Amino acid sequence: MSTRIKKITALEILDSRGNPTVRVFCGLDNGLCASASVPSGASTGENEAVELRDGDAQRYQGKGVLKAVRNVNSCIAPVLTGLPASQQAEIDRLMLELDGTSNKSKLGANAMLGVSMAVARAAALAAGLPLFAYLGGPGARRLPVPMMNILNGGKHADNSVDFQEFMVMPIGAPSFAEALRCGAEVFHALKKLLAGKGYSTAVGDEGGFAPNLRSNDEACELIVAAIRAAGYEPGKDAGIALDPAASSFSHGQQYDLHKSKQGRKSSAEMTALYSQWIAQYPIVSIEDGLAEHDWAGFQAQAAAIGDRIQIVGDDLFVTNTKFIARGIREKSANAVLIKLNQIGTLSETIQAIELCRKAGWGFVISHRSGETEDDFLADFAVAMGGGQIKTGSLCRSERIAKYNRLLEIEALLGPAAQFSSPF
Ligand code: 2PG
Ligand code: MG
Repeated sequence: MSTRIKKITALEILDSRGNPTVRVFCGLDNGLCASASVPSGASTGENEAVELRDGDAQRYQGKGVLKAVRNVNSCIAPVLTGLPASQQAEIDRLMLELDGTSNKSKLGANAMLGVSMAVARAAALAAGLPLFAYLGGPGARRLPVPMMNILNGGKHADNSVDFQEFMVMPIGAPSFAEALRCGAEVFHALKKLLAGKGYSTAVGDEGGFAPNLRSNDEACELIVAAIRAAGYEPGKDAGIALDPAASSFSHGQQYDLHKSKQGRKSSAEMTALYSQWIAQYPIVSIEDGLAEHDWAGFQAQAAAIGDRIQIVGDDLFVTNTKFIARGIREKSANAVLIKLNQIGTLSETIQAIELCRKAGWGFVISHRSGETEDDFLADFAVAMGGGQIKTGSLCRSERIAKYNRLLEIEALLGPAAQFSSPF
C-alpha cells in the first residue's frame, strides 16, 4: 500500500482563546487524509521557536496566521509532496533546511509543527495503527499521571494570585481512569469550597478556577481541603504540582509578587518559600519556580530541594536540546516540560526527550494555554512513556479531549496498560 504524500494544505482556525492558529491536512495517494492543529502559549519562553503571526492590525488584532498558512501551502507542500509519510525524520529535516534559521522565523514554528504532526497522523493511519502505537512501538503502554490545573493565576487569569498553575496530581491512583476521577472529584469539591467562601467559581484559560484569593498560600490550603473533601488523602492519593511560571513576575534579579501584594523577593527567598511550602503542603513537583534567565538560581534551587521534589524547567529549557544539555551539565533541575510548539517539529521534540532519558531526568508532556480540540498530545504522552502529562483542568472541551483520548487508549490496551507514579 502506498503511503506517499499527495497533498498538504493548511487552514486558519481558532484556538480556545479565540485567537487564530494553524490546522494542517495531509492527504496520501491511497486516499487517506489526516489533520493536526497547533496550540499557542501565553506565558511563552524568550527562546521558543517563532510563532509566525501576520501583524496585520486589520485582522484579529494582528494575530492572524495567514502567512504561516501560505508557507505551508506554497513553500513546504511542494517540497514534501511525493515523499513517503513514514519518513518523519527526513520530512522534519527537509523543513528545517527550507527554513534555514535558528529559530524557525522564516516558515514559522506553527506552520512547521502543523505539518510535522499531520504527517505523523497520516502515516499512522496508513500503517493501520493508533497514533500512540505508531509513534511509540509495541512497548508503548504506559499511561501518564495527569497534572490537573484546578486553580489558575498569573498570566492565565485576571485575579490576585501570582502563581500561574496549582495542579492536583493523583500519584496514588491505580489507573488513569481512577486518576482522572480523583481529579474531577477534587475539582468539584474545590468549586463547592470556593462558593461556600463567597469566591468566584469562574474559570481561567486552562479551565481552573480563578478566584481573588488573599494569598498564594490560600490556593494550596484550598486544594488540600478539596482533596480531603473529595475523600482522598493529601500526599498519599494526590499531591500538588505547581507552575509559578516565575518568568512572568520577575524583574531583573527580583521576583515581584504584585498580584497578591506580597512584595518583592530575591531568587534565594523564592527557593526558601518553596522549601517552606514543601514542608507545609504535599507538593511533589515545581515547574519554573524561578525565571528563565536565573540559571544560577535554578542550580541553587535544585541543590536545595531537588532531592525532595521534581524540579521542572519549562521556559528555562523551551524543549531545546541546547538548553536541556546545559541544564544537565549544571544540574539546574531534574525534569523538563516538553511542548511540541516550543521547538516546532516532532523529531526535535523526540530528541529532547531522548536527552532527558539518557540523563535519568523526568519529562512531562504538556499542552499550551491556548489549545484546540486536537488530542495528539494524549497519544504522544503514551508513545513517549514518561508517565506524566500536563493538560489542564477538568472542564473545557479542549482540555477534556486529551483526557478522554487517554481513557480510550487505556481501554484499548486493556490489561497491558500500565500506570504508576513517576516518583
Ligand atoms: C506553561 C503553559 C501551559 P503557556 O507555562 O506551562 O500550562 O502555559 O502555554 O501559556 O506557556
Ligand atoms: Mg510552565
